[in-house]
Amino acid sequence: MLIDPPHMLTTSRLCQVSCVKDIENASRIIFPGVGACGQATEAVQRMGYREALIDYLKADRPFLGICLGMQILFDGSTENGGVEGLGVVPGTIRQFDTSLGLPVPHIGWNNLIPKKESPLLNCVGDRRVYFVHSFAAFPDEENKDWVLATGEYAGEFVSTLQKGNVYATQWHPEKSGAAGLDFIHGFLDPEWAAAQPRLDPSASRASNGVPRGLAKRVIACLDVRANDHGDLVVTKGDQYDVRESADASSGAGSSKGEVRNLGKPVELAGRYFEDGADEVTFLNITGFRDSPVADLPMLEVLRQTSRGVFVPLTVGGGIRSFTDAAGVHHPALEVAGAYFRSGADKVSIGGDAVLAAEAYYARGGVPDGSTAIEAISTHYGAQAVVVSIDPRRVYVRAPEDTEHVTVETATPGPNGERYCWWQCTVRGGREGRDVDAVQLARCVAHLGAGEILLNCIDRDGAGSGFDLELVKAVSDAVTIPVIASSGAGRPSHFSDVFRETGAAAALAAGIFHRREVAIAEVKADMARAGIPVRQSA
Ligand code: 1PR
Repeated sequence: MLIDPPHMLTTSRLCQVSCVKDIENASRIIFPGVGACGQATEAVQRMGYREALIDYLKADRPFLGICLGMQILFDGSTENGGVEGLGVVPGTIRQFDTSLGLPVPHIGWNNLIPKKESPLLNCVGDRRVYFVHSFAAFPDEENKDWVLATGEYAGEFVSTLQKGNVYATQWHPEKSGAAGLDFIHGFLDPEWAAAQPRLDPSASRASNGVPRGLAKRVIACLDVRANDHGDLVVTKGDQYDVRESADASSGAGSSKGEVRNLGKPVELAGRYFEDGADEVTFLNITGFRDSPVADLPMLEVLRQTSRGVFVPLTVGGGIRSFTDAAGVHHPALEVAGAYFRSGADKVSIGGDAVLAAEAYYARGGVPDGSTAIEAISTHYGAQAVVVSIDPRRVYVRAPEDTEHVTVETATPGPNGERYCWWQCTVRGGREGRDVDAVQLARCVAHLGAGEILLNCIDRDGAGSGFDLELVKAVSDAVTIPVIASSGAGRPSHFSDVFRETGAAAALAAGIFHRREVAIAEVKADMARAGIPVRQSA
């Protein structure tokens, strides 16, 4: 990306680099990147940009690398079997150590730990910023001239680089709310940055009793579908039933009423961004029926939302390979690519993951490279692939009564059964399959998913709290982050799920749509409970 003149992003002449001359003529370059390092270095090489970029950087011209745009500056990375970087910053990018028990990828809002004074760090102040990565650079003697700030996750890693006019961030300024926008503003307008109040490093360590470090995330979810009049609406079900009960007095003669309409997707997403949601998720809940690439309304929803919402966006529903009416085959990678280009940061795979898990276990637990999860994860990185699970509780008298992973439950079944397991479903909960939630989670983590969105049909819309037994069983079984979903009814339900399980994030829909609970109330409750939480935008 090339910007001229250096000014606010919105008012700048901003063009995409399309040839080496663009790099030579740029007055500023922003190199954003997300995905797998091998793909990025291969693309830079193939397009002939490598030498021009090295010359640009060595001439100390203004540059901002983001995520992969930072990693590519190093000597190399161990990702994708080992790739060579631009060799501008000493060191090798390595994966976080998964044996330390923290979920990898490192996803979410974390603090910067300043190592030097910098006007650009002053622009961020003490606000948390958004990270999403499995690989990182680590500070050492060789690269210490470059390290402007580190972060803390299973030890210290490099979060921000700066030397002269060259800046780079492992975090995503474009997804870090107001803090990130201020950082970009400062990069584009150094005079404005210089006028920002100095960050006092000791003040930045004061936490008022709320732990620093990676915050537990609060996610707003919008279930989207067309209503009976063809309008795309945010809806919300009770145990996945999104229709109002039939109005007997209408004499309609139907057992089902209208699809519940709780608002417009882009408007609601904007409201949740302003209210402090850490992420926004769209689920196209009829995606299993329709042809996803032809689903232009969802692509447009993402395009419009990403213009004004500067936190990560996930989209789910219909992420799978399919053959269109003209007989043309569209691989899942193409479907996902259309969503990423429209502004999604992650795609969420539902039914297709269950079918992939069945085939995986039938092969004896061996990946064969054929699944959407593997294709998207290899191309865009594990952090871009969420698997959404729609499980339903099944009670049994004893663990021997089933081959599935059971837990002893505190809420016995209708006939006093003391054990249960969670059956995965497809087609919006309509069809149960012979895979349980723990099996599915283990399988998709092995195939390369970066995160699990763990719904619960029994709790959906109930407001009685998350199914803590389910969330604990799944988050204990995998090392990738788990998002607890379904059942939030009051702020303390979020604190409960973070205190009692390994969930990295918690998602809610109904209570936010109906304005019964504000996101700020949820976060205030978490802060009171001593749970790390991002409170300032
Ligand atoms: O199978 O890849 O096409 O994906 C379909 C996606 O649509 C899946 O992620 C699946 O969870 C979702 N989905 C399908 N049908 C429904 C439905 O409601 N009829 N929604 C549905 C799932 C669950 C959550 C909900 C939480 C929180 N909804 O998204 O937002 O339960 O609700 P609450 O806080 O009000 O309790 P594919």
